[in-house]
Amino acid sequence: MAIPKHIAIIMDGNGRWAKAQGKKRTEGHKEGVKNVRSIAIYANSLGVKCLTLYAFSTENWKRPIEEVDYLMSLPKVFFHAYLKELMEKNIKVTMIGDINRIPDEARKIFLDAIAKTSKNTGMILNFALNYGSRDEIVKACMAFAKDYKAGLVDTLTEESFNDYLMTAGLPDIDLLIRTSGEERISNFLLYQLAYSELIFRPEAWPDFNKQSLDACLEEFEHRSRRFGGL
Ligand code: V0D
Repeated sequence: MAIPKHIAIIMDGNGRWAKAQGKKRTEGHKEGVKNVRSIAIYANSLGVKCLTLYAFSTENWKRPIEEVDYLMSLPKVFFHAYLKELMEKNIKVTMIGDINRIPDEARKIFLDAIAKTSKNTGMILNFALNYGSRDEIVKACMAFAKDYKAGLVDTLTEESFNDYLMTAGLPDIDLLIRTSGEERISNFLLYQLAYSELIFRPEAWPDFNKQSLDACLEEFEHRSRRFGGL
């Protein structure tokens, strides 16, 4: 089986999952957190090098205040429950996104998990938090302009532009998965997804299980075989 080096997932459909079960949206998010653990552990066991998870977009701030507050409590819930296991499995936590606009407590929790796992050499579990791709590209352009003006660089290439993005140093994304039936990229990793396979799955994120990931990997293998055979 051809295992993608870098998989990115848009974890959509927690609210819809909850509604379908007659539960509150927050219960969908709670279930979504458990699934982050399960899919991360499974991806690591398969030999995936990097898993990027889109947990919160800049647009999510427009949700009702109670829901945003609940979302902000999830890093604590997640790392309190699973940081020990992530350490045991040698998983390294990183993040991309505008960390400055994240509430203090959530930021502290993430920075602590990032610091504690920084020496781990297994899979990179990369959280996209308060991330927007256009924002990232504009910031990269500004950073380049600064370096150019300072005389540190005199040219820009597709390759060197990568170094200005928040994903600098991570392998190229081989596979993007979006759950819950929507077939859009929604301002996620626009530059990085140029050559990625895109797979849209019908199930809501809490229902996306190991079998779902297996099905995606099988589809990925079919597509890369076809591509390789040309
Ligand atoms: C669980 C997606 C937002 C499904 C939605 C890892 C997975 C809900 C955040 C978040 C999670 C919290 C603080 C912050 C930025 C983003 C989040 C986790 C899980 C824990 F500053 N959603 N979300 N964090 N899920």
